[in-house]
Amino acid sequence: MSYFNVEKISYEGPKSKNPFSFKYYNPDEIVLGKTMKEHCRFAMSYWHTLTYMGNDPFGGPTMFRPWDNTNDTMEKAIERVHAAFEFMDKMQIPFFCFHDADIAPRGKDLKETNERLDKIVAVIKEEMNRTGIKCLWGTTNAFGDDKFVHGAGTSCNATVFAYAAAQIKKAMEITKELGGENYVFWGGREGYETLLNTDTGLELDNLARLLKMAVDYAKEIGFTGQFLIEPKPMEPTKHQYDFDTATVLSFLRKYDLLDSFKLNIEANHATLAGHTFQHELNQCRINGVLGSVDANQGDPMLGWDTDQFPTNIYDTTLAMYEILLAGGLGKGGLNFDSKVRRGSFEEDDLFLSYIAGMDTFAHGLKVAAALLEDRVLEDFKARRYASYQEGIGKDIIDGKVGFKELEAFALSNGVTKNTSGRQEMLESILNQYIANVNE
Ligand code: XUL
Ligand code: CO
Repeated sequence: MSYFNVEKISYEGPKSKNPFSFKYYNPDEIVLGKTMKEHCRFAMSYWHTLTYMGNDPFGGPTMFRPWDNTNDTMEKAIERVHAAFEFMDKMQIPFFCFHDADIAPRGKDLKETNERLDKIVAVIKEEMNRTGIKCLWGTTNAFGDDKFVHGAGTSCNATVFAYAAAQIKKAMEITKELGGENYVFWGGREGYETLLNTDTGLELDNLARLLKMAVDYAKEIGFTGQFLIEPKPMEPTKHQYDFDTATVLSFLRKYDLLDSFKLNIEANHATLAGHTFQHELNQCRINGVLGSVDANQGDPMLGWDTDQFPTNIYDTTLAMYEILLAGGLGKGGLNFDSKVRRGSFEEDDLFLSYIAGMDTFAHGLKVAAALLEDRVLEDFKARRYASYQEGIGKDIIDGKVGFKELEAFALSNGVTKNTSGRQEMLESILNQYIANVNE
C-alpha cells in the first residue's frame, strides 16, 4: 500500500522548476571533504509529520491522513509506521526522531502502554532493516497526560516523579533497541507558573536527580547514545527551567552532569529566549556541548513556538557556519521539529515543506563553506583582535600582568585609536555570498 502520490525526490539543481525536486540538497555532493548527507544528517520528526492533524486553539483537524482511516488505534499506529518509512524513503531522509507517545497509543496502565510500545517497535525495526533508515533520537512525552499537570521530574507529587522515571526508563530501552544515536530531554512542563506555590530549589535538585538516574541506567543497560538537553524559555510553562544554553550549562555544572550531556538547539526556542539561532549554536560551540539541532523557525510577529519549516537562508547559513566551526554535528543531526501550516493540509505539502527545509539548509551549508574557505570572517576577526597577538595584549593573554602593571601601562601609553567594526560591510558580503554561491 502506498500513502503518497509522489515519486522519489531527487536533486535537479537550482534552475529546476519542478517543485518536487531538490534545488540545493544534493546528498552525494562533496562540501569541505564530506558529503552533504554526512554534514546535514537530516531527520524527520514523527510527531509533526505523522500525528499532527492541524489542530489549533481555535479549531479542530484539517489534515485527514490516509494512514488514519482506521478506528483501531494499534492498527493506526502500524499504518503510521509504514507511511513514515515510505515518506522518509521518498524524501531521502536518513533518520527519524520520536516520542514514545508518537509511535504507540497509551494503554490503560503503564504495563499495557509498554506492551504496545514493544509491538510497534518491532514493526519499526522491520522498516528500518528494509530501508536502512536510522533513529537519530528518542524521547519520552512526559508532559501531555493530565498527571504531568505540575511537571514530571519537577512535579510536587513524588508519585508523578516515579511515573516519569518509569516512562523514561522504557523510552531509553526502546531507543537503545532501535539503535538511537541520542536521547533527548526537553523540559516539557519542567518549569513554573508562579513562585507563590513553587519550591524552585527542590524542583531543580529533583530534575538533576532524575537526570543522574538516567545516566546511571544508561550505563547499566549499555546505552551509548548521547544524552541531550533541549533548552526552551517558556511554553508550556511561563518559566521553563531549561531557559537557554547558558542556563542549561550552569545547571549541568552545578549538578556535576556536564560530562554526560550535550545540547539540542532548536531555532524557534532560541528566538523565544531573545537570542538568535546562531547565538545559541555559538554558545554551545565555545563550550564544547553542541549535540544536535531541531531545525525550524519562528515568526517574528508571533510570540510563540510556531515550529515553521526553516526557509530563511540567512539563519541557515549562519547556523551551518557555527556547525562547521564546531567540527560538525557528530552523533547529532538536523531534525525538522517543524510542522506544516494548518492551511497546508494536503499530503503533498509534507514533501514540499521538507524540500524547502532541506534545500534551505543545504544552500546555507554551501554558503557557510564558501565563507570559511575564503576566510572572510576569520581574517576580519583576526585583524580585529590583533592587539592580543603582541605587546600588552599578549601579556594579558599569557597571564603575565595584573592590575598594577596594567595601570602603569595605561598611565604611560593611553589607548590606541579604535577601528570600525564594519558591520554593514560584512552584512553586504554575506548577501553577496548567498546570492553567488551557485555560480
Ligand atoms: C517542544 C519541542 C519538543 C522536543 C522533544 O517545543 O521542541 O518537540 O523537541 O520533546
Ligand atoms: Co524540539
